[in-house]
Amino acid sequence: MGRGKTLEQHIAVFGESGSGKTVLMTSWYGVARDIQTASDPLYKVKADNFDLGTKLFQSYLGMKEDSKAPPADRFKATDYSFLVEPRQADSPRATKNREFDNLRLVWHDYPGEWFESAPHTATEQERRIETFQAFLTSNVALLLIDAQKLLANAGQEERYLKSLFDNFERSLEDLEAALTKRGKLSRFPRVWVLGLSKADLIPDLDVCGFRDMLIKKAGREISALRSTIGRLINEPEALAFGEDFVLLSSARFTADAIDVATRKGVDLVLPMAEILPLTRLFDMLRARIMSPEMLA
Ligand SMILES: Nc1nc2c(ncn2[C@@H]2O[C@H](COP(=O)(O)OP(=O)(O)O)[C@@H](O)[C@H]2O)c(=O)[nH]1
Ligand SMILES: [Mg+2]
Repeated sequence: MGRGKTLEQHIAVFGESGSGKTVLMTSWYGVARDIQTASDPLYKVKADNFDLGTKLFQSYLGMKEDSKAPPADRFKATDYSFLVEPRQADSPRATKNREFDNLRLVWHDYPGEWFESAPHTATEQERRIETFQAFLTSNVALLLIDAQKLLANAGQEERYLKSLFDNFERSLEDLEAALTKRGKLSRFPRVWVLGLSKADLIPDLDVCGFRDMLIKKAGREISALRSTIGRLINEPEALAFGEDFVLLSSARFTADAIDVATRKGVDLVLPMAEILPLTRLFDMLRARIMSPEMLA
């Protein structure tokens, strides 16, 4: 256990199977653990479940030392919880003024195949609903768009993008009645970041180019998905879907090597989970304070 007060933040990572979710978490955790034995980093990370932490670190070492990607079915769990302990501040006053001493980051890893197929049995449907409910208590959601699939559809990226957003919308619609059985949801990720996974495969695409491609080629599907999500929740005006974008590369993958030292965006996961929900809340409160009704 860490010392003092702990802020718990949840991040839900959505993406089709093969889109890079497991490798992203492995890279995030592995590098954080790796450097903390060698240096004095800004923060230290520990998996709450010791066995899971060991397996994750083994997977990371497999990538780093043997250039082996983590096997697809290695981790059956969907929730991974980590304690993030920042380095002690130099001045006791800074420590005293901190609202929180530690952060617990919980990753919810959405089983990718749920995007692609409907549940086969009532039990499976039930499990999906339960898992989804846990997902939807997250503070931030990250929806992965796979650079490899964009490349495979070069020139016709809309084919992949439309089907990705449509499938996701459909899986939400399938669960809509069950999710809102007891009324619209109040706890829900307010910030949905669209992330380009495997960004190393398209080195010339910057984050503005990525955003523009999404809006140009799948703007309609993104709006439809935003409305569907809006129907599930209270205060849909506080939803930011598709307003934040990030490029992610968990390592550089070449034909015969995986270079974990060359990454992009992975270090943004923590601040994304920690800061974005707060800035969104701040914007919402500010908009309320400035609204005509409040000023009248
Ligand atoms: N080029 C590149 N390939 C990646 C990256 N992350 C994952 N991959 C590839 O995508 C495969 C599937 O990734 P994985 O994380 O298992 O996908 P998941 O099903 O979403 O968990 C890996 O085995 C790698 O070959 C990345 O950052 N860059
Ligand atoms: Mg996976």
